Amino acid sequence: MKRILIANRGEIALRIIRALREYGYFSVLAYSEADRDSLPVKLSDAAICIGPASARGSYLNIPAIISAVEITGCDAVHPGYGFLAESPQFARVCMDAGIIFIGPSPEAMEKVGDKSVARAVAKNAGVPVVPGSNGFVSSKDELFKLAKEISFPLILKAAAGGGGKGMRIVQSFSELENSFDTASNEAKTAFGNSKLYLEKYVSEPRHIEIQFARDKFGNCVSLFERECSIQRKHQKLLEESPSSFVSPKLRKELSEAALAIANQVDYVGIGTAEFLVTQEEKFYFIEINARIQVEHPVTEMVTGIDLVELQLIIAEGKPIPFSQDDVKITGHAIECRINAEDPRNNFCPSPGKVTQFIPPCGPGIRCDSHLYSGFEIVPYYDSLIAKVISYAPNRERAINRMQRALYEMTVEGISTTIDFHMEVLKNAFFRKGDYYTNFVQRRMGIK
Ligand code: MV4
Repeated sequence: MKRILIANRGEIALRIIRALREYGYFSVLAYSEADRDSLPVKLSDAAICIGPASARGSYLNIPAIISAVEITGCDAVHPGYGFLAESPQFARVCMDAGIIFIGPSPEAMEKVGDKSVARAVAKNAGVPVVPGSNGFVSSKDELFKLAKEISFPLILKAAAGGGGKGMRIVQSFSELENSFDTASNEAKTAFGNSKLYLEKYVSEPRHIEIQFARDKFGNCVSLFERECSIQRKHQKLLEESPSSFVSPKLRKELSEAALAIANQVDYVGIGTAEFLVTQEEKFYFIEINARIQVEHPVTEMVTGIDLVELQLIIAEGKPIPFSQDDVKITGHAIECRINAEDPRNNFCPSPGKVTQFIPPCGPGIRCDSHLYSGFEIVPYYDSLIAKVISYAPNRERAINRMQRALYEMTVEGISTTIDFHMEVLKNAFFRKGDYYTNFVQRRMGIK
């Protein structure tokens, strides 16, 4: 690989451009008309417009992206996260055109992309899954039969979903049929696939994920956990590593479970296995994310491993250049996702011109952001504007360091979630590490 096209935008496009420059690759950014004045356009080696502002016409437009690869003479595509990152169709089109897709094979993505299939794969690999349906629920008869067996509360999930979209918690038989119909219609509209699967609902779990990597020789490593329980409406707000809840024994068990699933689907690339962990330290696999994730920097800080570099190494067909024994967690890292949203107005998006941007820096602070003073935040995409990552020898110092960084950070001209994060960091339950997926609702009094 020499020339790599980035089919993405914002902070992750910039993150990939930075890696490509450091590791000696030529970067080509594919951008939409709305992103013409963006920092990734300025900092890439070359840039090519692929279509209008609407994602359909640009960042999701497979023919336009393939044409851009061919026009610019690229040999590989990095999809970032979101958009086409987990599309087996896109990966297959790339493969057929002789373009390297920096991610897992279409076959592996197909298996883990259907969450009901991923459950079956995990079960086959001997990994605990939440009691539920085998594959998708094929009829109302089966739905009622399963509900009786598993007992309430239950959760219906879209097989093609993930990240919380198209989910329904069901408390009783009286709601069951209605919830099924609504959820399957929602799934059909959102994913073009109405299939649902059923699970026992686990109350107040922690949401813990394992970062793993596997190469084409079958070498695989766990880069350990990220704690992702601080979220609102399935949008993660803050992530950290290590989790104060995960013992060395649980870390080893979660890691072995993640690698067993990766082996089972012959996964080549980096990925994440998500688990629900109960207060009693029981864990259940829920899904695989077949991409570089937004929260990857916390793992990079505590392991010292560059995950984009690792993606490039694996995509080149080279072996992972270290072994499991070389992977050690040192210190503690926290990431705050800063959005252009108004927390006082139900986190409503707040696009507009950034009149002044002063990123936080100083010891132990990393800021991944595509903002600059004078930049216009457009309303067409995700509202993530910056990720602030603090790194320190222990959790308390990482929290204090994050407070210092957010105090320094200035974003003028729009509303942001900086002050909201300041409140989270002050919260006594958060500071004790005493939190679950209901933290924002329960401890911050937010819907
Ligand atoms: C669950 C669950 C409880 N039980 N599955 C949310 C994100 C997606 N990846 C999976 N999610 C969940 N799956 C079972 N069997 C709880 C969540 C969950 C959640 C569910 C409803 C409302 C808010 C939530 C916040 C975090 C996790």
